[in-house]
Amino acid sequence: MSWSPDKFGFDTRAVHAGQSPDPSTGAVITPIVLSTTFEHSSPGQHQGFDYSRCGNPTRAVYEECIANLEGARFGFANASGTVGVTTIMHLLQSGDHVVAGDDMYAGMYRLFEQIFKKNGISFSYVDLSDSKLLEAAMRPETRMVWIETPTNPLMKMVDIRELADISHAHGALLAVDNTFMSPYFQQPLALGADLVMHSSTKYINGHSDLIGGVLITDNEELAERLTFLANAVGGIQSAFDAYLCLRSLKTLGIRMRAHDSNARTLAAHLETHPAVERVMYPGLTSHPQHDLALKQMSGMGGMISIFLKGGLPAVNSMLKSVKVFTLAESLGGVESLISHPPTMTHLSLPEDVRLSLGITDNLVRLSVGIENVEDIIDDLDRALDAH
Ligand code: P1T
Repeated sequence: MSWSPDKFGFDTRAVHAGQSPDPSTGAVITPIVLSTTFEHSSPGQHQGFDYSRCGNPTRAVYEECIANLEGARFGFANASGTVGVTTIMHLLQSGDHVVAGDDMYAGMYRLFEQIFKKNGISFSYVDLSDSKLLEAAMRPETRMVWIETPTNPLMKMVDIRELADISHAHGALLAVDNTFMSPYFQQPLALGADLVMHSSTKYINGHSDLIGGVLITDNEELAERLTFLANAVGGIQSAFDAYLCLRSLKTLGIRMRAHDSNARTLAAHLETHPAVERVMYPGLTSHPQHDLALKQMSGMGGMISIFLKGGLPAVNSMLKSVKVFTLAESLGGVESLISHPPTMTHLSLPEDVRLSLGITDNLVRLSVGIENVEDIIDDLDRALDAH
């Protein structure tokens, strides 16, 4: 059965793509195949799987489903988002240059600066919310452009189509970290990107009970190289975690609609709150790139960043007072999380880099869950009034 995007809607494909009842038992739900290894009837002859690092039946079903949801044919499930990016960077070699967005999850900056720079790959960090700056940053040896959109934590966006055109004109690949939007709200491959990456730890799995990553492409040559790297680098996802992600995909659409609806209501409320200096949410008309959000995203997602009046003391008293929100790193789960990027997710950034980007001490990041929106709003109102 082909669950083609031309014929079936997102929610139908999220429930069914890649899946059919198990031929040996009739089980409707994809079994978790934990076997490390698979029988050969004679050397080299087997039923499609020989060793679970190279391929695993449960992982393969999940990879087909998530690729389908991004409108593509090839998916590669990783043990974490970080090892997914590590695998992508192994497409490059010493002497190559990467242009990356300046605002991104700090773990990627650490990976690029402290691991891949040592391997002879160079990186430029550019504010790509202005596409013209990409043109200026491209060098003859630029092989890849790496972006998050919206960015973590400042919620800046880049024009994927414009950046794809510029990257391709210079012979470089465009890779997009689509973690914040999920394929439900943003499909970078349809806008010209070559490769999509997710930290599936976040919205894809959505229940904050695993660490995972996934890479997706519709480019056959790239898929062949990623197949090699998945096996050679070995950063693959376990069958059990692939099963959890496959199960979670079934509710991705309804979860994203709930995150989006709650976040829109909360962002509008926070914008009127006297303790809040500024709200960064793509769905607000006050967001400097609201028009771009409307153009390339079909929803606004569940992530909000706010700058508080009253600096660090106000932040600390808010963070201590929340009850529905939990003070914790990560995002994209059904439960609301609150975090302080300067001292948590973005602590590994050098302070001068962090401050020059605008990640100031009064920044608070909200991952808005799917609880009742009245409870979410009351919780933050109480916490903001606490000092
Ligand atoms: O944690 P891991 O699955 O390895 O994914 C790393 C990663 C990649 N890309 C984005 C946009 C991310 O936000 C992350 C991880 N981020 C957090 C843990 C966080 O709280 O922001």
